[in-house]
Amino acid sequence: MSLNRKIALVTGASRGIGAAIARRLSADGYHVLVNHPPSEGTPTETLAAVKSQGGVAEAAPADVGRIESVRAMFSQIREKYGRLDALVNNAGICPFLEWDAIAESDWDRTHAINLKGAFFCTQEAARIMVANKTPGRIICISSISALKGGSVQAHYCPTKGGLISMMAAFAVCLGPSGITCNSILPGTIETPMNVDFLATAGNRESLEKATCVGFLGQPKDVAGAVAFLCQPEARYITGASLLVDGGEYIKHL
Ligand code: NAD
Ligand code: RM4
Repeated sequence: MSLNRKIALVTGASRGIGAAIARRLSADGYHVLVNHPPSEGTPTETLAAVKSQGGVAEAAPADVGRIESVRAMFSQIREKYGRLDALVNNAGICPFLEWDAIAESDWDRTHAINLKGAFFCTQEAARIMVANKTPGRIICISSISALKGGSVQAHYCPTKGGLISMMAAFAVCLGPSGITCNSILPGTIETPMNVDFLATAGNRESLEKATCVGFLGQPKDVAGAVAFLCQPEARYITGASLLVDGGEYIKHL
């Protein structure tokens, strides 16, 4: 236990972008709570990676798509640590589906995890931060897909757009308490989420070509942006949307 360290909760941190954020925040001195869905079991890889770099991390099981599960995780955080300094709403799913194959259950589950879960984690985290007068940091991992359409993402894109407007609203609500609320919009980052999609003929090449830099991002590229927003120097950045996309959004010719 390291109660003198700042505490950061990263949702969906068993792999991919969340795991990189957990490692990076631990390198910056945070005691990191590694959220994962209980159905997946302990996130041993992330915990071992943090430990191997001399950091401190603990598992924080909860299905963020279920409010009672989110509330149970936050009561544990209150009881065990009594503080929270940073929340990164990273957990997300993107089942690639054609528009006419999207069932109500696909829409509901995608919104429950990506957007509703982020809302209730933010509400719970903000309650702890406000009560403790912590100059906290709340960050949502949105996506370039909030701004651009995806042919197999008609149910997913609106969840990412929702995160941006939700962070803007919370920035207004929580600014007077010294808490900043921002969105990060990754472009294409190589993770288990898109491994099959990128392996499909032509997809990788066309996505690489769509960037200014000519290559796809890695989870550490997003983690670096999160770490920056968590610095005390970032206290005047709130309600912002930061693209981490190799210039894909602005590229024209
Ligand atoms: P990933 O599939 O590798 O990881 C997703 C993580 O979310 C996993 O750790 C998983 O366990 C967790 N998760 C899923 N359902 C959960 C639940 N109900 N409760 C708690 N955790 C849950 O995907 P990734 O690419 O690392 O994605 C992380 C975030 O980044 C997502 O929100 C995704 O939408 C966003 N994003 C990814 C990309 C990309 O190109 N990979 C681009 C833009 C945005
Ligand atoms: C993202 C974005 C990426 C895609 C992932 C799965 O939000 O659309 O291009 O790789 O979703």
